[in-house]
Amino acid sequence: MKTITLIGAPIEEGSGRRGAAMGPTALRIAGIDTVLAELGHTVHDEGDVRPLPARDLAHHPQANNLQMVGAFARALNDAVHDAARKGHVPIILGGDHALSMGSVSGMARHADDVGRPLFVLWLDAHADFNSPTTSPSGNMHGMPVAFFCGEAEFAPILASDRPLVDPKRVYQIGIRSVDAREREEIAEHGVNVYDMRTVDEMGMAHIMRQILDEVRAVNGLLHVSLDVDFMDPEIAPGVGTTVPGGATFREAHLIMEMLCDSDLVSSLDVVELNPFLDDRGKSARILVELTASLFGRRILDRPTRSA
Ligand code: HAR
Ligand code: MN
Ligand code: MN
Ligand code: MN
Repeated sequence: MKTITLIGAPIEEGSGRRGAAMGPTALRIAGIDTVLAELGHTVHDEGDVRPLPARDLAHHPQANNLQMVGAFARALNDAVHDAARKGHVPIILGGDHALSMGSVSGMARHADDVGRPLFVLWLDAHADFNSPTTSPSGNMHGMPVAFFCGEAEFAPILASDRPLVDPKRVYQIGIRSVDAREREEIAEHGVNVYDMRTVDEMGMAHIMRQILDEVRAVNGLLHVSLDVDFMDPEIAPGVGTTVPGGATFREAHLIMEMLCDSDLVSSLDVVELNPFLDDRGKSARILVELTASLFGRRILDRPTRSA
């Protein structure tokens, strides 16, 4: 059994619209803490992080709300690092995806402390590999992967002593909306992208076995970042950037079960939930279901075969 720290990150300034700041509350109302406690884990809910003032960050015309994004990134970097150092599994309740600048930085520091490589599993419709110059929108929730992969452009605007994540240790699944410049960037940096076509052709189980084998082979830590729009909008409508053709509930569920069996997951982001756009809590409930599966809920007990 694990000790889990829930950390709310009510940020919506990284996205182009309001509502994601209500995400942590919706996930709590959907019972994320009780579901994990019922599985036998010890759960600490730290409440919501307080963004530290980031007045030193200058206004940037192509990085919207940089001060607030930077403030959350710094606060989460510390909160996530502290939780991991205590041996807890941090679960970050979002909030838009810009929060992963902080959560992944915090886990990268922890991985450095313990001398293990950090891997990131990015479940998303989007590659989130823009930088201020490549972004068509300036919205920073489209930039976290470029940030923690060390894209040089971030250094002067969001300086940090963060260790970076090797882009070759980043796996993205479910991708189906990539901007023109982003496409070049992910190829150049060597991010492992399993786009939707690949999911259809290879199947989720095969993809997951490949990824988990690579993480296990070098005793890595695995940070999972789950964006609501990874799933098809039919099953998870509560997100501002829906893209048709997403993962089914069964595919998402299978990922969670395989992650659970692997016991490699060190930390989790649950991001982009916009309760204002949701259909009677449907998306919040699915996220809680998936989190439960990742932490041990299963349909039947069965001997785990690693075929
Ligand atoms: N690629 C677009 C942009 O950068 C949209 C990014 C949307 N990102 C998220 N998170 N919703 O994945 O503006
Ligand atoms: Mn995203
Ligand atoms: Mn997305
Ligand atoms: Mn680049």
